[in-house]
Amino acid sequence: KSEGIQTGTGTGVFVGTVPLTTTNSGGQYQLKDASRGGQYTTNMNNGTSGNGTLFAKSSDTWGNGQASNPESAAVDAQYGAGATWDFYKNTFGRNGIRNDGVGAFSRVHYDSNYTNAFWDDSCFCMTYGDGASNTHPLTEIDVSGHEMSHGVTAATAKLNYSGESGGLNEATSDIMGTGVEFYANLPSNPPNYWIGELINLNGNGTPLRYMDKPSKDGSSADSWYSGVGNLDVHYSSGVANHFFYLLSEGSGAKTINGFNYDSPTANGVTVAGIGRDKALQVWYKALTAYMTSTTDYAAARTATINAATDLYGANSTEVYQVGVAWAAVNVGQ
Ligand code: ASN
Ligand code: ZN
Repeated sequence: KSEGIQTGTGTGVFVGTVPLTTTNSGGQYQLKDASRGGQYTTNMNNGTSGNGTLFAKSSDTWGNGQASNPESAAVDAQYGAGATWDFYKNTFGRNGIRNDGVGAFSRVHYDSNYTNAFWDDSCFCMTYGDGASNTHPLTEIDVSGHEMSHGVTAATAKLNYSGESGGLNEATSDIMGTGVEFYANLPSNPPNYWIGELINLNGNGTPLRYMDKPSKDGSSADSWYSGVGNLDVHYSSGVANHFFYLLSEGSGAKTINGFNYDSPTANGVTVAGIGRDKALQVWYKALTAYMTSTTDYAAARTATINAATDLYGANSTEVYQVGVAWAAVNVGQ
C-alpha cells in the first residue's frame, strides 16, 4: 500500500465493525485520520501521565469487539471522534471543535478500573477509562460526542461549570452527544435519548442519564425550581436535557428505535415538538451566538427564542414551540 491516507477496518466494543480512515507511515498503519484534522488515538496502557502511545501496527485491521483486546476501545474512540467531527461539519458547518480545522486526540485505557471519561482543554484531548474490572470502557459514541462538546462549549459560550450555567454546560454535551449518536445511526447502537446505555457503568444495566425523564436516574431534575443550581451539574442538566427531548419529540408516550419514552411535563403543558434536527439547530445557534459564561435557565430560554427567531422567523411555529417546551420544564411561562 502507498503512504498516506488509507481505509482500514475496525471492530469496536460498541460501534461494531466500521471503516476507519487511517495513515500509512513508513509501512506502519496508524490510528490517525488526516482527513479530519489529524485526529488520532493513543494507548495510555493503564497509566495516568503523558499522552500515551499512538496505535500503530503492520496491518490495517483493528480490534475484535472484545474489551480485552486493547484495540477495541481505540476503534470506538477513533470512530467516535470521526463521527463527532462529521456531525459538527455536516450539521452546523463547524470545522472541528474550535472551528479551526484542528482535530483533537483521544487517549484510551487511562488508569485502571477508571469509571469516567473526560475532556481536557489544556491538552485539547479526550480520555477514556476502562470502567469496572477494566471491562466496561466508556467509549460509547454518545460519550465521545459529550466529551468533545465540552471543547465546543469552551470555545464558544464558555458556560461556567457550576450553578445553572454548569447544568447548561453539561446539558449541551448530552444534547450534542445524542446528536452524534443519531448522526452515526449505528446498527450496533440504535440511537436514543439516553446517555451511555450500552456501557453498563452502574453494573445494573441502567444508562448514565435519561433525557426524556431525567429523574429516572434518582438524582436529576425534570424541571426547574429555585435551587436547582445547587445540584451537581450532571443533575441540574436535567432541566435542559428534558427541554431538548420535549422540543424534539413532543410530550406523551412514544417508542423510537425500540426505546420507550413517556416524558412528564410541568404545568400541564402539552408540547408538539419540532423534530430533533431543528431542535439541534436552535441549541447550537443559542450556544454559539447568545449564551455566555453566566447564562442561567431564564437566559437560556431567551437565547433559544432568539436563536429560533433568527433561524425560522419571529412568528414561526418553531419559536412558539421553544417557549412551550421551556414552560413544560417550568422555565419562564
Ligand atoms: N465525564 C464527566 C463529564 O464530562 C467528567 C466531568 O465530571 N467533567 O461531565
Ligand atoms: Zn460532561
